[in-house]
Amino acid sequence: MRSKDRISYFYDGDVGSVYFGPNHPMKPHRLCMTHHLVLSYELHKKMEIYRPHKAYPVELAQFHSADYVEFLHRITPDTLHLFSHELARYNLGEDCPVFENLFEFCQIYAGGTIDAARRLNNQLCDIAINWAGGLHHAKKCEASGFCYINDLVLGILELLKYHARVLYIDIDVHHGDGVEEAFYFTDRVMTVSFHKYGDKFFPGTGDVKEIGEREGKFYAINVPLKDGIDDTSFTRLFKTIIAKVVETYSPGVIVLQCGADSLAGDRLGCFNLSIDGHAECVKFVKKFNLPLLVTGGGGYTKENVARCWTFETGVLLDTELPNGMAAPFCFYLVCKISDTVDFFLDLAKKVSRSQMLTTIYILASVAIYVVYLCELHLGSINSNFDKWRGDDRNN
Ligand code: V1D
Ligand code: CA
Repeated sequence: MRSKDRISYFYDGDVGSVYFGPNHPMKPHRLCMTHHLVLSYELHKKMEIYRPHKAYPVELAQFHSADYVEFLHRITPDTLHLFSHELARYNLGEDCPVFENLFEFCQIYAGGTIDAARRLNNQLCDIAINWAGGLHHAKKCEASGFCYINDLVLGILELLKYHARVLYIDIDVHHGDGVEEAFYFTDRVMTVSFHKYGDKFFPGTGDVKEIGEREGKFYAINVPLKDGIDDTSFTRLFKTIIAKVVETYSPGVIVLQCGADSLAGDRLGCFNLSIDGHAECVKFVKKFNLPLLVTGGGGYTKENVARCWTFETGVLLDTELPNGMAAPFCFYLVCKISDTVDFFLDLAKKVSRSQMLTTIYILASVAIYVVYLCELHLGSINSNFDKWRGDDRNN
């Protein structure tokens, strides 16, 4: 078993409390749910937990343009109407809305990935985990696909200070276009993305023919896939490709983006992977025993995201968690409370006060009726129980 300080885990409770807006599929509360589940399984006892620093604007500008970083810093939901030209220029809008505390959110998730890379560089750990990171679509001068700051690019730039070659692997259902684009012309970073391709699926890039250019030619690998790929096909492809890549490229460190939207039943994804299949990829990468930086990414069915990333935390800690992840009751309670909060937040933005009151009235009536039915049911259980105890005593 590894000693506790070989795995660093980054988490800041504030990251889960931002809200992208009504009907937006990205729910940062999934990060809070993941952390709760990690604590419930007592995995925190087997690793070092850190609160990441909030990345400074100058750190974000190591990849992003200074004007874009400055704009993200300045813009708020109240000043939106003054900046329609800049909003279009930086691609802020439906996919990437401006919400309360947006910049702080970016600073936290980017700070986590930068800190993770620094601890690996200084050999203070073997594996570093930041489930809040993995926002692989963000570009130098613009937001894209729910991603504002590309923490992966910033983390890789940090790793390049100490390592000659970095391998980036991406199992999110979407193409890791932002990371690929940032390192498309260099052989010092090899990017490998597995993703759904075709039928106008976002972001539309990631053809097998995209292989890198100039020095970077052959250092970008794309594995375009169709809907419905299952554990057997995915893990066979993954293992064959990654084994060959590690053997020939011989990286000094690996960055693994574990987007959980490749799981079956995801609200945006279309693959058919189980948590076991997804985690099999993590297990396989860990076996190379190279310094490893693991991040989150997409994932839009919150309970599955939390289960998946908790299970994978277990894999990285060599701790087997129960198959199917029968979560503690309080986890379901947290999920339900979170859904209810989301529901009311969504509703509050869309309906009038009178519609809201009607809805609350209907919900309250349903709740009272459910309690009434439960009491009836419990009453019959209790009387049967008393009868059974009485029968038992008579025997
Ligand atoms: F369904 C929605 C409701 C509200 C707002 C956005 C969406 C939505 C769903 N899918 N947006 C998308 C994708 N955008 C488009 C746009 C149509 N335009 C021309 C583009 O299809 C974006 C999907 C982003 C996926 C992000 C990710 O999972 O890869 C991720 N990885 O790390 C963090 C997020
Ligand atoms: Ca991918």
